[in-house]
Amino acid sequence: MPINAHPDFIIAEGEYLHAQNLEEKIEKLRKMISLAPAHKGAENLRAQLKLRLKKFLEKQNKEKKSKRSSKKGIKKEDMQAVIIGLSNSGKSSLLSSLTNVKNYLAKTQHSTTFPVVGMMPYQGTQIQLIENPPLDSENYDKGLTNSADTLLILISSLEDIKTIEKNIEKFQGKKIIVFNKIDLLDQNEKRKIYATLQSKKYNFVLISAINKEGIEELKEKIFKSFDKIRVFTKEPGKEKSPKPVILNPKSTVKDSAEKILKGFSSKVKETKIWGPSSKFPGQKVGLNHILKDLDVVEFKTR
Ligand SMILES: Nc1nc2c(ncn2[C@@H]2O[C@H](COP(=O)(O)OP(=O)(O)O)[C@@H](O)[C@H]2O)c(=O)[nH]1
Ligand SMILES: [Mg+2]
Repeated sequence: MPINAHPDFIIAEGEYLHAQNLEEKIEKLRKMISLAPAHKGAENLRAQLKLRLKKFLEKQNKEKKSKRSSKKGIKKEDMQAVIIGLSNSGKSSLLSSLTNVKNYLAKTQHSTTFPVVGMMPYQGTQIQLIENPPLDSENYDKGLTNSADTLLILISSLEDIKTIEKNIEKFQGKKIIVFNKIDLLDQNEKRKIYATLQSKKYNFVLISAINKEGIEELKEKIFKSFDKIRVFTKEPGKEKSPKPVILNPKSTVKDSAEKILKGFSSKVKETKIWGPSSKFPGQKVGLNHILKDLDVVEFKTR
């Protein structure tokens, strides 16, 4: 049956067909619906268009939702440390001196109102570092602190520790007290702070985010806090991968294969090993062999 559509409808349909994205499609589809012929013969057409619009709106809704949650939820990496502290303790300065987050201070003259994520390279691994907004602000994210593997408690005076510890009673992971701004202190003051922190048996380090004093020691402490091992994998006749897989202590060869790819261990025909857990370089081992930090594992799959 001829539909006898109005020329405006034909134009709208053309625009619809050329729409570049979902928003535009929805807009043009609405226009088509408003211009669709009203007579009985076009009933089917109108129903089809409305159904299509409904589907597009559902899709749009889904996309909006996932965008919202990905903004808020930070994907947790294998090793994650969260920097917490009062405002002006130097959190942003520390984050930018440890990670790929650059020119970041210039942009955040005022205190940070949302968690900022950076990646810190450390001996072939990538450690996720997140600056939590100041503990003394409404933007502070308690959930982020509690789910961290390690907390970097950034202070610039010993009194800060008490204030901060009151707020992290629920936290179960490792803590590193990071005393910042030691470039402003003389030797005597530094010695006193060192002695006090040591007497309290804290895991601590004295740093300056500005002149980088203590930064290497801090990086090492951060990596060690995760209590992870690094295992390099390789294929026969090739170089080892530059990036190690990160595993828990006492992980097996099988764990390392599964970390590369789920189900991979079932494809492995033979495994050789170099490094701390091997009796000699290139030792053949089974899937249950227990790995050590800095081992190299070779998987033969055929
Ligand atoms: N002297 C000195 N000043 C620092 C150091 N780290 C940060 N600051 C200064 O402290 C102020 C607050 O630093 P910022 O990183 O924004 O602190 P945040 O509020 O904790 O993120 C800025 O003026 C920084 O330049 C440091 O190691 N030494
Ligand atoms: Mg900041």
